Amino acid sequence: MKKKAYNVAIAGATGVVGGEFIKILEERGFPVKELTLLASERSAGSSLPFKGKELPVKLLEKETFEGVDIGLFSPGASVSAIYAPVAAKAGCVVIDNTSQFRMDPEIPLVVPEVNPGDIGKYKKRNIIANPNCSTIQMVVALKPIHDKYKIKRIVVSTYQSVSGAGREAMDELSDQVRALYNMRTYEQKVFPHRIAFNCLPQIDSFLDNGYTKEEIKMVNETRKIFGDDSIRVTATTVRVPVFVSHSEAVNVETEKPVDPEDVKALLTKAPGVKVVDDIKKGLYPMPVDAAETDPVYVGRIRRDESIENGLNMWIVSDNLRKGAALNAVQIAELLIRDYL
Ligand code: NAP
Ligand code: 3JN
Repeated sequence: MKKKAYNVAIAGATGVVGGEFIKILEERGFPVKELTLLASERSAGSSLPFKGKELPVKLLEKETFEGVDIGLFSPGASVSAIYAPVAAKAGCVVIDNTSQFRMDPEIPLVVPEVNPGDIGKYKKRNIIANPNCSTIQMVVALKPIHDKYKIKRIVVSTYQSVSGAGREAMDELSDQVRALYNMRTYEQKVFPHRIAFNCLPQIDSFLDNGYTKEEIKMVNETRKIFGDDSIRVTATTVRVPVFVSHSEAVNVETEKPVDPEDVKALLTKAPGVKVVDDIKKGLYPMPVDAAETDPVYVGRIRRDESIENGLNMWIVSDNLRKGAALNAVQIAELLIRDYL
């Protein structure tokens, strides 16, 4: 018989993604029987609010997952590598926000608006991977275009907010801004250079081919989610001094001739997308408007006049919500609707 409510655990509950998990479960009325909040020894013993009550934060341990139906994980890749398989073995379906399992061929990588049918593949390992935030917002916007016009190539440049690098990174930006305004020396711990009033064309570490890991995540994950290895993707990922919401300038080349007005109409009807595109009124998506909201916003939709079948657009979304916690909770909603 179908359960009415589920035992849910959040691993990494005290982080910026974890905080969004808690908020979104409550906002969307997810049927939670018992919520277990987990973190490291640094935060164990503290508490966080859920549905008007203070819940204790417990230590993430291997024994934690007995009787837990769904695990929402964002404790970092090396921690997920240890605890996600343990939880999965105890019968908990893990939805993991880290990069640890995304490219594992036995584990589905899911964006509900794009490849919901892949969720069923969780049964082999009891783990579902949530893509990188920059990939999620891009594929949500490109899916209707790919379905109708067949995308051959994607060229993307990102403008990623500091919250993508966690709580300490957000603190580093605000501390540096205050220090610079007060003519004090600033500290630099999270980012490789000053982030205040600056842009860093480096997210994560560099690989031998000159790309960063973040850029290669976008390439590989996009192909896996679309189930199409023929799509060529190239990315430049840049950190900007914005607190929340990632922006992306995206150029696509399609097989069939593409009409920007039709793309606007397609995207207007697309699930999870909101078109904000009225240049006469000066309207286009911006991170300050996207923060703390759910949609993937698309604007500046226009023909790429330098090639035969090309399109340019600007895509913005809250990286902590659709880019991380919301996407995972949407996966959980489909999981309980169709499988648990
Ligand atoms: P954060 O704000 O730094 O939070 C990290 C969380 O992980 C905290 O709750 C921390 O607990 C917990 N943690 C760290 N080490 C742990 C351990 N050994 N055992 C148990 N808990 C541990 O980072 P965040 O931004 O929330 O991101 C966390 C992870 O989520 C990232 O490393 C990344 O893998 C993933 N992420 C994914 C996306 C995406 O695009 N899907 C976006 C952002 C992040 P304490 O309070 O005890 O330190
Ligand atoms: O920097 C961003 O804007 C997104 C970062 C995501 C991230 C940060 C640390 C570790 C990830 C990720 O989701 O790919 C990871 C990781 O899990 O490897």
